[in-house]
Amino acid sequence: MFCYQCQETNQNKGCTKVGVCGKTATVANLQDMLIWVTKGLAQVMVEMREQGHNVEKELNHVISYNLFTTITNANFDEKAFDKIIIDTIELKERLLNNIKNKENLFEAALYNEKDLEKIYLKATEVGVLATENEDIRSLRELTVYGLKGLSAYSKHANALLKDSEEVDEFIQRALVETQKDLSLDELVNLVLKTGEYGVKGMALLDEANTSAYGNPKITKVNIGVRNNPAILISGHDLRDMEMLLKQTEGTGVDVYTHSEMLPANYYPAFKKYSHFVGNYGNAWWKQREEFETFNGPVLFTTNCIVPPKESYKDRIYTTGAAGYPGCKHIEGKIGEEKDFSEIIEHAKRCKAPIEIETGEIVGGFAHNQVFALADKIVEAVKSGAIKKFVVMGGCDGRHKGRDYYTEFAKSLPNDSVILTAGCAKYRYNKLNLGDIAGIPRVLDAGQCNDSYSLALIALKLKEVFELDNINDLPIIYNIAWYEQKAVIVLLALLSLGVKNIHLGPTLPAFLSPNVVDVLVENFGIAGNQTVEEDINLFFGDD
Ligand code: FSO
Ligand code: SF4
Repeated sequence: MFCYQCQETNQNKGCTKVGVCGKTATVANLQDMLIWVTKGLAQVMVEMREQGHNVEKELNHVISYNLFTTITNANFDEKAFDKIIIDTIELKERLLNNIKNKENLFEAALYNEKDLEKIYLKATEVGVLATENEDIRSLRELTVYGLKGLSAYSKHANALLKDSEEVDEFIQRALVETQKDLSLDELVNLVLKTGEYGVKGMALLDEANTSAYGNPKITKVNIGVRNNPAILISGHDLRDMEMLLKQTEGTGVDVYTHSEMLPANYYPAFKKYSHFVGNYGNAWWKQREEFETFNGPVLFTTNCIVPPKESYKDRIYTTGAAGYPGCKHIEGKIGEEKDFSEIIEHAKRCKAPIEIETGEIVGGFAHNQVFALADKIVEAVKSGAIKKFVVMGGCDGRHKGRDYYTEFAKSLPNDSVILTAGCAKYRYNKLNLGDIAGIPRVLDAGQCNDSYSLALIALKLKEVFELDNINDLPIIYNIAWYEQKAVIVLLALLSLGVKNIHLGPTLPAFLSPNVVDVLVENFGIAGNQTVEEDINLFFGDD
């Protein structure tokens, strides 16, 4: 195996024996294989369109689902990958019948093996290291990781019956491009194009979420517990959240959000459920302690799964692209009502959660809510009460070095406001950093995909202050990354022209030194230094 797609990759170089995330070498190889056959399927679909065939949206969903399953911490289930790979090869074979001229097709498109033993062998040849030149490899992988993130977001929108043919077509074309002999310049352009479509994908999901569940509102979220048995729901899929809330209503079972599902508390449509108690625990990596004390079943709708302890493994359920061997997977296609009754019955047999925290956290500052406060915010900027905004969104992770973000947040001058989204916020969202003229100093827009809101807020401020350039705003970007959704968020920001983004806690291992140079020269991307040095760098002149 060779995998370097996430921030926690071994020694910031690559996982080669087993994943730091817990992924086995077999699963890593199967994920490489799945990406490869999916690139083949994508090429068949691109060719079909070019030859005038209709490509149904269900086929687009296969591509985004396949990519999604390979995201860090989403799916650890070898058997699930065996099946997805075979299904993909069979589907591809059927579609190939539509194509008259097969001359342009790459090996991945023509590959039709169904024998698992042979597939396992092939899997060891088609991974990341199959591209020898490290710069080409770096840009190809940067593109593929961005596409994985984009696919995750687009799949969540699809679950709410929103599709963008444009985004899906791009994902497929880009997958084909990563198999061609492109020059470095062409690959850099592909990376930036991926960012452009990242914005479109996040806009699609924002539209899907807000049209289904309303615009997030300022909300105080309870982090304590009640005395009923309960289900904890993790991941990012709001449609699953809705189904779980409906099905648990009146059963005596409470529902709590975990990690990236916290923002579900901000949506008007979910506030009406009296058994929706609040949020339990912190960012994904603390789950091994927190699931123990939660006592009830946990439903993973997406990543981030940490390999569970035996003590609570029987309480873990997965659905959608998530999976873990030995844990029950709840099926359900787009548009279908999933059946969560087994989890609900399981919850009834469990004790109520043990309280690990008390109090409230405040969130719900997606674009609509922030625009509603625009006058107040503009006034605070004009009067000098707010001097700077600090975008600190992204992901959290287990590395000790991530204490940096807590210390950085604490060290910020009192006249600065943090804009955040994603699970990175757990490093500072319980610090009680106070408010400025009634505006909280941590404005949480929501999940990592709601970074889209942060971009809209920046564009709105640019308009209000009549600036020509988004980089003239008093906004600092100090972003934490972990997995591939953060990659699409980063590429999206670059495509919007945002410069001087600081990215930590370490720069991605998949960026070769030359690619880092390109990003530094053209976009001013930088890594982190110490908290003191960075505070000086950002605020030294103030
Ligand atoms: Fe976090 Fe995990 Fe949302 Fe990621 S829970 S790390 S970027 O999946 O997707 O922020
Ligand atoms: Fe290693 Fe991250 Fe890949 Fe897991 S996802 S194998 S931790 S690089």
